[in-house]
Amino acid sequence: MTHPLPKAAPAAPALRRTTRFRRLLESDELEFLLEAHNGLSARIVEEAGFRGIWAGGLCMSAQYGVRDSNEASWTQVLEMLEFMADATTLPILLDGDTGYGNFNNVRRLVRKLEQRSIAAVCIEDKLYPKTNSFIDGERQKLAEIDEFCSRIKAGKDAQSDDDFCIVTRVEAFIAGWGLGEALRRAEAYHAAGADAILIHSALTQPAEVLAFQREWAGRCPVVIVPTKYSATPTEVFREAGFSIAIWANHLLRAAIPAMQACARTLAREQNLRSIEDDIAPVKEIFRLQGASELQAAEERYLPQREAGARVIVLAASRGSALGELTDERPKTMVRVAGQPLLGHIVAAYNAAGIKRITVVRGYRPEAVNLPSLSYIDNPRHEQTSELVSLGLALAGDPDDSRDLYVSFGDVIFRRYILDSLAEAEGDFVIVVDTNWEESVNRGRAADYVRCSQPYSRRTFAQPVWLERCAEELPPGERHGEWTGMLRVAASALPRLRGTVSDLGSQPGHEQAKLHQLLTRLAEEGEHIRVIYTTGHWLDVDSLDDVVAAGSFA
Ligand code: SPV
Ligand code: MG
Repeated sequence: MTHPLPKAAPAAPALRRTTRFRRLLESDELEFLLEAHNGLSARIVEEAGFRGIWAGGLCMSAQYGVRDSNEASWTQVLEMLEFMADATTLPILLDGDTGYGNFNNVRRLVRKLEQRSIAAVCIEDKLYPKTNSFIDGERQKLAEIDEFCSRIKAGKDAQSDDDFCIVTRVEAFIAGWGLGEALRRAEAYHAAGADAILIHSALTQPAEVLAFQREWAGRCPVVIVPTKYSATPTEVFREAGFSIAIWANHLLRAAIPAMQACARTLAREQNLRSIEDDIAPVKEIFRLQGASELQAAEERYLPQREAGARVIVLAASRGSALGELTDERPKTMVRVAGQPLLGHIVAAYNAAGIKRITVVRGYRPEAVNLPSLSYIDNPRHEQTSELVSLGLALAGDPDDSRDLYVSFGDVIFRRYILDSLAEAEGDFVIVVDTNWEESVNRGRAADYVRCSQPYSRRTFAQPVWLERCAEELPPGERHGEWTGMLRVAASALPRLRGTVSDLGSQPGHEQAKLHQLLTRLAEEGEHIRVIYTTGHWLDVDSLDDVVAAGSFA
């Protein structure tokens, strides 16, 4: 649709639509208008290369589902015209029926049309309410010539743009009068100020309009609507010197059989496959609506949101310590409090607005099947460990434009832990539990950390950095236990990739774990920010943990 971009280079000032329409009318060539009945069809007319639009009463009333007998009010017509004018740059000639009343209605109509960028109006010499010329044409009553001329004069006096055109439609042939009456009327309308005559005929041959055109002898431009004499070669109109031929109803008539066939097929077949190949893709609707312009505008006007982070969940291992609970599924799919551990993890990220989650599967991959996640498989999960899985996930998604969160498929956590990870500044941020003794007391493996300073009230104000992370760390050096939660800023992802691949090329790398990666990053001089917490997360390693997870979740 017409969406001028403010930053576009200034184009040569376009001629007004009124001026362009007047030029079509007055050009020596035969010009064409095609019917449109709403914004979408107007857009289609313009894209096809037409230089003007006929906003026809028949098709506009039909698209409202009413008859061409002034059943739609003139303001309803006006409202649709506004959409059409917005949807195109083309001049629009409104089929204004009789002008919807007397001279007074016509002058108000003209003012309203100018306000809505409509280039011209055609009024016909019948009485309000009119009906379509092809329905009992002979019974239609014509207006008194003087009275109709008053409509023309009032309309011309009302226009403020000199190029606004009033086309007057002579219905003498339709109503069964002859050439003499047609000419008498045309002459009077021309004298009253009409810019052009539309001579209408319901015959299947162009005899009437050609006879008129000969006698009229170019006193002003003549417009025709060859709906009934459709077999006539266009060359005949061109040679006769008509100004404009209006294809008055053909887009609507093209759409009707297409819609009927689609509706019947769907009613019969009850499936979409039967029609999908025959209809426009949804993206064609978006294109015609100008959706891409809105997207560009959003980028220009809306505050830029962060690209949205992504998550890698490492969930390849079976977790055989859980016994038969993992016969059929890996630990991450063991259910606690109504859903698998993975479901709790996904819910926490989703609640923080993070939707793009990749899960690395290994054991029983088919059982890891929650919707709306991406999956990467580590087929060598029995011989390999966390670093290999992370490497596979990184290799599977080269997008380094968003922050990355790394989680373990068996670690569940309260939402606020994620928030504190998200809020902390730094290229690398980890969450560390100060209560490391608990894991010692329960005799389980843990990733202990040594930091730049132990937790104290001062760490609230001063950043704390990771120095070392290991399962074997002398108790005197332990400041906490890593929860397994890591955030890497988008800008640091290339460095993370580099270190992962360096470590991955060293002997024994297949068994390497993420605590080794963290230590290596720290040794390389990366600042790994530590956020201290106490509790509110759970690493599910044993059957006891499964029970505990039930009340935790
Ligand atoms: C229209 O398209 O509404 C017209 C032309 O007025 S006709 O239907 O031929 O009368
Ligand atoms: Mg009409």
